[in-house]
Amino acid sequence: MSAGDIEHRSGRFITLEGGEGVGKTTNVTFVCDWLTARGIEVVRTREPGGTPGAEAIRELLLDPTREEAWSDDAELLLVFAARAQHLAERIRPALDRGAWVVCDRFTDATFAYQGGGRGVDLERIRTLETLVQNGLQPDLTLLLDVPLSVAAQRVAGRGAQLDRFERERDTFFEAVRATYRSRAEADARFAIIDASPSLERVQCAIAQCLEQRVAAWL
Ligand code: Z5A
Repeated sequence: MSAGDIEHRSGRFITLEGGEGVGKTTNVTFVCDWLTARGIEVVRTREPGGTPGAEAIRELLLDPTREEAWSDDAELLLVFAARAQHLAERIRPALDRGAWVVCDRFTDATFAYQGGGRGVDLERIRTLETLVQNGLQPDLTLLLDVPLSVAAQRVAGRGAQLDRFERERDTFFEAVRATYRSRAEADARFAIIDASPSLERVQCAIAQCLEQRVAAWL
């Protein structure tokens, strides 16, 4: 079931995905502005996070100063605990009243990072996905795809402290990118956007995609 298939609701659920530094945060703003300009009520949010409780879990997940590493299972459960709270408190209520939700990362990130990156069995992730989402899926997912070298330059250019995931090795990020790409190639819900060119050209491609995919929902 996609978010739009629930009869009493007209809100749509759009997610942006990709590795670190590909431009998700920048382009979430672009997508929100594009929708707002068309008179749509937009709720902008992110994962992990989106509510005070889920943001507290985000801190636990990303804090690079923690001495005790999370086990793979603990990390997976924390990600889905944050998601359950986010869905209950923010995403479902917004969709139910007809708002559109634009989210910086969602469960595709779990398949990419915990599944592809950490090597967690995908069936375990699917089981939690079913439990927590009860059939709810994004209507559209923009996968921003860039080679690792470009993403690394952008992260370095930002100059902020690296979080716990950003300290992983290149093989981890190669696996993340490969998992994202194979999921995107297998599911029409995705649009793959080449996010390597200038921001202007990337946003042109995103606008074109929104014209094609979203126009039918307006
Ligand atoms: N995680 C997980 O493991 N499992 C899960 O289920 C979920 C998440 C949901 C936090 O995510 C971490 O949580 C993430 C995976 C894990 N870890 N990592 N890595 P996050 O989304 O907060 O972290 P992030 O991916 O590192 O986001 P980011 O650092 O904010 O990057 P971004 O949003 O993709 O990029 P940006 O900030 O918009 O852009 C980066 C810089 O590049 C910035 O200076 C821009 O101005 C610049 N930029 C953007 N586009 C361009 C173009 N086209 N040309 C030139 N420069 C550009």
